[in-house]
Amino acid sequence: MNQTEPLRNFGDDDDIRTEFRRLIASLPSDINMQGKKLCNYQGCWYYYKNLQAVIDYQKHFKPLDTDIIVSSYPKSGTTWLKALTVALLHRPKDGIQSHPLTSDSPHGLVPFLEAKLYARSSTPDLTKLSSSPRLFSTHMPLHTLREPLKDSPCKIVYICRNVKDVLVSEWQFRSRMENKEAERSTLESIVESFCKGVHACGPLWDNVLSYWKGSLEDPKHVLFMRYEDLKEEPYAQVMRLADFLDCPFTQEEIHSGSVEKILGLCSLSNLSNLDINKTGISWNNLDHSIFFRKGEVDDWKNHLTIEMANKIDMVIHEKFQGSGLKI
Ligand code: PAP
Repeated sequence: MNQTEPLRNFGDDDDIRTEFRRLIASLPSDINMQGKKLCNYQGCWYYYKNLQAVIDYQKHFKPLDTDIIVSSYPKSGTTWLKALTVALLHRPKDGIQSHPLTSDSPHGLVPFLEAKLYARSSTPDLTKLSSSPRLFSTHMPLHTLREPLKDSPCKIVYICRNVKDVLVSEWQFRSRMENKEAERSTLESIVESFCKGVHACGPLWDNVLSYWKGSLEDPKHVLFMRYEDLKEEPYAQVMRLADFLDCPFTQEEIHSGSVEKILGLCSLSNLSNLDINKTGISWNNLDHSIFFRKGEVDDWKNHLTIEMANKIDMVIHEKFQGSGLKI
């Protein structure tokens, strides 16, 4: 780490404002495995531009009581949870032709606070959002997210996933993004970075634990979900999510198969086959299709060596022990 440089060379981050350059220069810094600069704010590592957006969010965001925020560590099931949230609030009727999920990707419908809204403007016009209630998403840890929320009763839903599957998913995602074969050396450095805790949005354990503790302390406003539970008992988990979001299923909906319809609409096979997700491109120039791959539990067994798995397990054991969380 280098904390001595007064003002750093910001390279690609030309649109960082002067006041932020000064702040960033005062924070711990490091470089990730692709040589991109990171700095640490409130215990979490950010690319400079995202940090500027995080701080703008903390300064300017005015919550509404009805806001819903979908939160996650990347590659933990964000896209799926966004789709389920949209589908719960806009219950699909018989035909889905006019459903919002057919006209935009889950990421378009539930925009990221720090990677999209506040990255484009320090004071984005949130009255232009199409959803009601407003839906947002984030990869920030809970303590950072909560700063401007104060006593707001808005709802925060978090999804976590088996760490080894998260790392493999990230590896595959990165390769697809760069349009090349997934290389072993990249997987090795992703595992290395995870163990060190120095990577964008990391350390992973701090992200997960912030929401785990928040959900125990304030279960009315913070819901903690797991990707594996959604796979194993999707019906019960969607009912749980609906109850938490104060939009429970009526008996009539249950009898008419509304839960199954939502699960079908949001299934990986259905979403990935919608035209909008097959051909669409996101605000940051990524193909929507890149967010859909296998969606399997324990895919890590096909890719990680025993040594890599053991190394990750040791870190997980150390970081999560005593928390009561089995991950
Ligand atoms: P993000 O945090 O960058 O938005 P995120 O959606 O969390 O990404 O992660 C993508 C993973 O979720 C992929 O997992 P895989 O690489 O192990 O396959 C993707 O396949 C999976 N995924 C996306 N949509 C769904 C879905 N509807 N159901 C189940 N899994 C899904």
